[in-house]
Amino acid sequence: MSTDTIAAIATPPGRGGICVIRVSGPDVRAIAKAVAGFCPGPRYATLSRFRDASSSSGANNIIDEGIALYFPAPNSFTGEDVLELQGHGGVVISDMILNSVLQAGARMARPGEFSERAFLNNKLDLVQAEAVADLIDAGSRQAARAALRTLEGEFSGQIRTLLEELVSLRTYIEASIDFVDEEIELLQSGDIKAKLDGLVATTDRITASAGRGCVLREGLHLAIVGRPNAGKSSLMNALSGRESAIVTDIPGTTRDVIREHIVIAGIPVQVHDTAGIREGAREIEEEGIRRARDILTSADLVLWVHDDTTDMRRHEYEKYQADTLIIVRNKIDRSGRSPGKQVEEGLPMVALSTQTRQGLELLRQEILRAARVGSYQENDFSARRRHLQALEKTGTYLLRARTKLEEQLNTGSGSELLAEDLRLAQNTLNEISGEFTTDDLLGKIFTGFCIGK
Ligand SMILES: Nc1nc2c(ncn2[C@@H]2O[C@H](COP(=O)(O)OP(=O)(O)OP(=O)(O)O)[C@@H](O)[C@H]2O)c(=O)[nH]1
Ligand SMILES: [Mg+2]
Repeated sequence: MSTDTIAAIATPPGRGGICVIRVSGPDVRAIAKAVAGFCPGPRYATLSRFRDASSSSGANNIIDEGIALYFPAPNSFTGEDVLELQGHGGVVISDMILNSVLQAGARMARPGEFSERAFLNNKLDLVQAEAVADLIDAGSRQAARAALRTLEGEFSGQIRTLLEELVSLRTYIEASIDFVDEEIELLQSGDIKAKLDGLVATTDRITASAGRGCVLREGLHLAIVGRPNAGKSSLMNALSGRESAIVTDIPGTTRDVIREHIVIAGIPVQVHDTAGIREGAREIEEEGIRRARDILTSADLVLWVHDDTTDMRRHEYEKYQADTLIIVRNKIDRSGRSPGKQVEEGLPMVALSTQTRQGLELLRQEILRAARVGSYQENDFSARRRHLQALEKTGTYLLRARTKLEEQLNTGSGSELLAEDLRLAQNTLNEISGEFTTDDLLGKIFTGFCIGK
């Protein structure tokens, strides 16, 4: 339990119907008395007058009138005594109430400190605490639903089941090491191979789901590149349904990177329209081209837009990674090609017209396929890149354990190395839920939260 009491404004800054000041820690009851005049009964919304705790003069130290709520430990979000003061929403009023709470003995909370305390008091595991922040930041309805599912324990539950199976297998193998004579028989009789295969398959399934969860949360970065005048800006406008980029028949219209946020089948996509790439461009255009190349290095997926009435030159696009590149043959209303999707020299190609919109839906499907996210599934949960990395690492250890087991059954070598890989897999999985974490990691995670959360 913490020894100090923290406070923050939990509502967003600006004007609003109400503001909420949240206080958590051992001094909550005393602070309630100093600010609201009394400590309300547990979980009763109680009308009270909030005072300026720094001033001692009677009636004229009233700041606001509002609702005070008291949640005694351990039945609160943080697991500590919590006080919530709901005042009138306004920048000045909320600051004054917060100041009064600070005068009465609390200190300003750091970003994410309420959630961090909830984690430290076992109210949430790390995955769930992160889901709180993801729910707040959700960029699409599906992302919000996925974050809620994680918060409710869907992801943690799957990790826990995987851990239990892993631990029971590990215990069996470690025990067999002590019986040198029967070791091989023990390993064979325990059907270790089948169990290990099962663990690998489950890890793969959770990893795939977490991959989708990661894309749902972070969104997909899609870069549109190509020669000047190919119709890149027209394509971005067609995908987003907004005329956000200027379209003209003058080559070199787009000089800077233009970003649009769109949603395809529930997946948030950040689209970057860029300056047409060509040799011998003038200075401003040159800078635009440099920025276009920068975007290319961080994009998950690249669309190479080509004017289908002109010749296609392979060397222009082949330098971009093949598995993240889609060729778009645009302006088929002029070239006479039919809309369609096919593989051309090993690369996915979609023929479309941004003007008539023929073929546009095919491109949307291709984007989802190429990004390997498929469409959003009803039971998907939100996940973060660190979860995905830990799951991938777990998968690698398990596969390595699988190879060691094979070797061992063939050559009769000891099981120590096999046991060691399982131990590493277990530690890596534990990092996800926070049972095995360093303070560094915790610091990094919680400082990404907003204040008051
Ligand atoms: N017929 C036809 N014209 C198109 C199509 N798509 C774009 N255009 C035209 O092609 C010209 C260039 O379009 P933009 O979208 O500005 O091309 P861009 O690739 O962004 O060009 P830069 O920004 O200069 O690199 C405009 O005159 C568009 O109207 C299409 O599908 N069919
Ligand atoms: Mg353009």
